[in-house]
Amino acid sequence: MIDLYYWTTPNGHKITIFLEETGLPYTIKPVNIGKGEQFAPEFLKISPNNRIPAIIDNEPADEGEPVSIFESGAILEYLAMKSDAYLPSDVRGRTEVMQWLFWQMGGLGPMLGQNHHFRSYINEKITYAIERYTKETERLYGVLDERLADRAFVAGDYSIADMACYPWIVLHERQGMILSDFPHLKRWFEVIQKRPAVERAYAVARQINPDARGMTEEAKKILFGQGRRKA
Ligand SMILES: N[C@@H](CCC(=O)N[C@@H](CS)C(=O)NCC(=O)O)C(=O)O
Repeated sequence: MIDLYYWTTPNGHKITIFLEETGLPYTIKPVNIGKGEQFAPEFLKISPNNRIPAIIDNEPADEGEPVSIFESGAILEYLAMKSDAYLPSDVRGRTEVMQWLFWQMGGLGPMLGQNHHFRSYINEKITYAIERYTKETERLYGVLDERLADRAFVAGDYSIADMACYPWIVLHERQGMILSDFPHLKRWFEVIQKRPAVERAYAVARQINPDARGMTEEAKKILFGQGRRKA
């Protein structure tokens, strides 16, 4: 029912986690971003920002034409509404989840992405950039740790806000973080890590991209310094 345009990155894992949690049937359409498959004209029609993940829902609720969506936060919200799961329907519960989902989309994801870039992906070591994004990662981890001090999950019950944050915390070592410095976050992380659906989502990733190791020089050339796309 759902076509998932996917690669094995944190933003991709968010959606496989949701789909595995709910059991919504889906077909993976791999988009190998290290090989430049995100620039295929057919993919750009559904994901104009040339980034994964994106989905096509072939059986939308209104029974009309298929619906396509890009941006992982928008996809999570759409799928949660479609399946009436992992997003409360009451105004307060829903607002709480959406705030933390936006926090992940606007802060945790982009800042940790820059952390990966400057700490691991480039050969040049730019001290200012490494320090800036490592500190910002530490700050954001602290925010999440405080949030989790008196609750089990980020916003109410386990929700799309947790699914959005978790794949970024998986890479804590690469980000220069020591999880035990954030005890509430560590407890939350270990609970989510053990969920069978989360294990299945990461098993899917290993199946799709069994050689995932460091980034190749070819991939770096494709991914970094893109500039404006040629028409
Ligand atoms: N805000 C977007 C970010 C998506 C994103 O950055 N995707 C990366 C992989 S995690 C990508 O597709 N990169 C391909 C490229 O930069 O060309 C979302 O959450 O969906």
